[in-house]
Amino acid sequence: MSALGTLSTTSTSATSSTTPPVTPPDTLDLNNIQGDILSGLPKKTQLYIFFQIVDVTKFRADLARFVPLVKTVAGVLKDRQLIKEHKKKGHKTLIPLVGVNIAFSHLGFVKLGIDDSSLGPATDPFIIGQFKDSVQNLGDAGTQTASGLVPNWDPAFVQPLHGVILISGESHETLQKKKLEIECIFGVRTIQPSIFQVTSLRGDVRPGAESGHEHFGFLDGISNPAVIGFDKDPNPGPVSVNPGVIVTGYTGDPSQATRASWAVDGSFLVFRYLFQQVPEFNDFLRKNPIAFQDLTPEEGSDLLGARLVGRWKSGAPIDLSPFKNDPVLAVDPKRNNDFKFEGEINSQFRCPFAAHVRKTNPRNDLEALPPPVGPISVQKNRIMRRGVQFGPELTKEEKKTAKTECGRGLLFACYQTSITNGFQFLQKTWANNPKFPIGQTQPEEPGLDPLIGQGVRSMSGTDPNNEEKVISGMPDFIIPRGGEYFFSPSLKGLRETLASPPVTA
Ligand code: N7H
Repeated sequence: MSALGTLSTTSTSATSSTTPPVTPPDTLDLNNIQGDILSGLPKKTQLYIFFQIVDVTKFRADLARFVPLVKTVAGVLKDRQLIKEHKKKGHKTLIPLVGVNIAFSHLGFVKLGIDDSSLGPATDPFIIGQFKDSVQNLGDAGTQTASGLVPNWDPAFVQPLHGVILISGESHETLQKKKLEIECIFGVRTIQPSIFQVTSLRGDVRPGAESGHEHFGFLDGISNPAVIGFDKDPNPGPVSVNPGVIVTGYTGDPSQATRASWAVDGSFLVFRYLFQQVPEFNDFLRKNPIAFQDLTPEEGSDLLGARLVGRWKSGAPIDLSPFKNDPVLAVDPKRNNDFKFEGEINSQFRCPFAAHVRKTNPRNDLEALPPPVGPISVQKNRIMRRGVQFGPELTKEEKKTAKTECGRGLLFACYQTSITNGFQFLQKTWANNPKFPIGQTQPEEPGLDPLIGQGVRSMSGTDPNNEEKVISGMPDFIIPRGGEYFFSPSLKGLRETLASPPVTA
């Protein structure tokens, strides 16, 4: 029961009798919200350019010229329509399309002299920054130094970052062209630049049949929250969230009443540089096949993988298809997210409690809890994920030795209006907490999220023959190597508060 002690017990649930009366949805200003937040910039490839502001006055003037490049949600919707029409005409080629967004860290606002107190109190993760939060709350491994515990991160992310520019597109050429244009705006490589590029990272959708699959091989990007007032016809699945869970200033934003006007129509962007130990993950599955019914060892390894994630590599949820992959279910958007771990509150026969998708979206595990503890809505804890893979495919050598030689992983990104309720909560209170989700009567602890959990890595429930059996000493499959918390302002905020007004003659 202790894990639930950290959760609010007062929120309402879609499944509870306390569901509030229906009110008309907020009208979202799609021309004012940056495109990645609600609709995801279309991408085959994406650049993240992390920068420091070195000349504030020039930066503010340069930003005024940069803002017209920023793609809004309305802009992305147009692009998606173009892609649809292009495909409908039978074209196999990709249309050259580019999407640019920008976001700032707390240090960036400080550097610009902008009061960002309406984004959060001094204790908010956004204000503290991810460097400190990583060892204090996220569980990232660190090293004790004279100045305290510091995370074992890539040196680029140990430096202060003021902001990040995102460029998405269909090809490296398109990205490179846009990058050069942006570098010219900010005077990069001139004698008077306004920004210094600390580092830039490129992510790429994986090739061929692996497109859409992350490096362990699982289809990703299936379950993101449907947003009331934006997603008009959501697919069956978890209840839609209030717009203010993702976009500041709307119903559901916990700080709706106190946001400064420039901070409305924005969202917090959490970026994490996550390395994946793919050969080691594959080796672990190979060496620990689940002996169940008449499965071959290879099928037993696939089942173990599916039980660590909560979905088969195809994307089919194991809650609906527990012991056999179902490729038809996997690609059916009307069914592949329509499950709740219903009837399994005390059981991990079909899906382990610690499986990645159950840890990060426990659905009915909390919503169906009886009073006085439940029901607990997970609405306020949903995040909008926008990641992209980085690094090469496995080499022959890596397959042979089962040892990672080349860095690869996920440029993890997600949006929310509260990092405390969103990303940080998922990582700290759910993924890293061996007792979560609990509140049931089963004797075994769920253990850590086997993918992203940081700490003593063990979990129960991988073996449907013996749900109490614990796998311990699991190797690290995902290693955090950097990141930062950013805020992605509205177009109006960028134009009127961050940029300097255009000089009139
Ligand atoms: Fe996860 N993976 O490939 O195994 N994730 N994730 N994630 N994740 C999901 O439903 C993965 C990470 C969430 O609503 C799927 O779209 C990898 C972090 C949430 O059912 C797969 C990494 C956090 C969901 C993966 C990684 C989350 C989710 C299933 C890092 C937050 C939706 C596909 C390298 C702290 C849950 C899908 C729901 C799904 C993988 C990171 C959160 C396959 C490889 C850091 C909320």
